[in-house]
Amino acid sequence: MKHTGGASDQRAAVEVTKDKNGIDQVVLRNPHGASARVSLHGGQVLSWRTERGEELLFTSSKAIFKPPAAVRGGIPICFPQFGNRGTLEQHGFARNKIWVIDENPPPLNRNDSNGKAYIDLLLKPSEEDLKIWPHSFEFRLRVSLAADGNLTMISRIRNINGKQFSFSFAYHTYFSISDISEVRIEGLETLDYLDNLCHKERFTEQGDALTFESEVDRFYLSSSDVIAVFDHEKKRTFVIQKEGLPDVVVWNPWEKKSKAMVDIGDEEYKHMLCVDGAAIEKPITLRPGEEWTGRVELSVVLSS
Ligand code: TA6
Repeated sequence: MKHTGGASDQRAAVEVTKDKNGIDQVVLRNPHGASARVSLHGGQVLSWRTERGEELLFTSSKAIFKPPAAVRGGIPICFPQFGNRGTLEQHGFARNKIWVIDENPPPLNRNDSNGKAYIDLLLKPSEEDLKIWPHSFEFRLRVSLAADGNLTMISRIRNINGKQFSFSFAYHTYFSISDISEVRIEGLETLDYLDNLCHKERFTEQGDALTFESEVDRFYLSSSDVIAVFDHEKKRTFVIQKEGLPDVVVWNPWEKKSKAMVDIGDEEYKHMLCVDGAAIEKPITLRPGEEWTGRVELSVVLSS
């Protein structure tokens, strides 16, 4: 077992393997048997499992695991844009690039390492990339799995003394759910949102939990930093704790759009829900030398 990332608790483990396309994947294991799998294709978390081996993230049975396509599922990193404006591809290029393992990252604070299995990944623009998006950045991503099974992702994006630039960002998180009719989201009540199904028109959410009866594609704005996704059937709740990510994307393609997408099964919309920590409404602007940090911690708790 090659030990590459951090695992200050010796029983926590970090292992580098290869996928069927020969692309490195990093498996993080905690002492109780929980695990997470991160691909260097896109810096994308592809799996997050409980200590009982239960998969918590959705991956489509028709996902395409070959660059430059982004794998349909897990947690794609959307940078330097969320959405499809201008010359950049939909949701930016970061999720379609091959990242490298960062052997010598600038230190994070202790509680981001102690007792955790973690890996540090790095994305820097190639000469090609700079032609498309002419900004010199360094994007450092730490993915960690704690002894309690929580999954944390910390993105540090720095302007490497180029000219000022702005970006939008999302951890495009596909949660695995029992059935979309059994799920509700709490923490978005009374917020304004932009509705992608109505030309990004602005609406205000009502005062009760969000449930699902049809396609939803919304950016909730300036939310609190804790969002809960209740799965009544599985009697479990996903808790999203975020920092530096004021907005929340909520997306379910429903039946018609799923049938139109090649990399998702016609009925699979029933078993996935995207709830993304994001910074969209107010893009992040970095002056030369400045760094932004966006952090999300995912946990799952049993609920009645
Ligand atoms: O708001 C979420 C969204 O932008 C949807 O419109 C849908 O396009 C989804 O992201 C998935 O995007 P992708 O590029 O991964 O197919």
